[in-house]
Amino acid sequence: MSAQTTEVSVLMGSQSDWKVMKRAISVLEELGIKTEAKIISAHRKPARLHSYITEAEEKGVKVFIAGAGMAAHLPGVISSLTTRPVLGVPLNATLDGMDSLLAIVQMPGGIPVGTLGIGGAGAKNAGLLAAAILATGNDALCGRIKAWRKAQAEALHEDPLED
Ligand code: RP5
Repeated sequence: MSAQTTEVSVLMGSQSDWKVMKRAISVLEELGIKTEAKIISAHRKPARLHSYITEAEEKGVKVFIAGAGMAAHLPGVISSLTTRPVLGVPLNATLDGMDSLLAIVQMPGGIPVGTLGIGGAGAKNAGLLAAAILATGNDALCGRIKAWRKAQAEALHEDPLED
């Protein structure tokens, strides 16, 4: 049996972003999607970012997720280097993450970034949205996403005193 292809790459600008961005990895792993994570700053390692995007495409990555705080150029720069979908997660490094949210969401027309919410919920939803993109034309993955949602609903008790 051939090794599973890495289909999603989760990038972040700093080690300080990992505690939030690992939520994207967790949900992708729960859905059986092979994912890799890299810390490659758009500002501090621009040449490495360029070479990595080429490497990732060659190895079969179909969706990029990028989390960044402050000026948060990482998702937009990635989108300038690939035609694959790029999902941006604004992180709260300063200004409650509003600086990052506005930087990521306000891409000029022509270079799109699908922008999620600030922080952990955004990272989790980026993982789920990447899975939904990959599930187009993949009935098995679609079934796993439906099962994941069913489990989520069943874990939500209507009685607030029930654990
Ligand atoms: C951004 O600056 C990173 O994505 C991070 O959110 C923020 C702060 O980075 P550090 O100073 O913690 O490395 O580039």
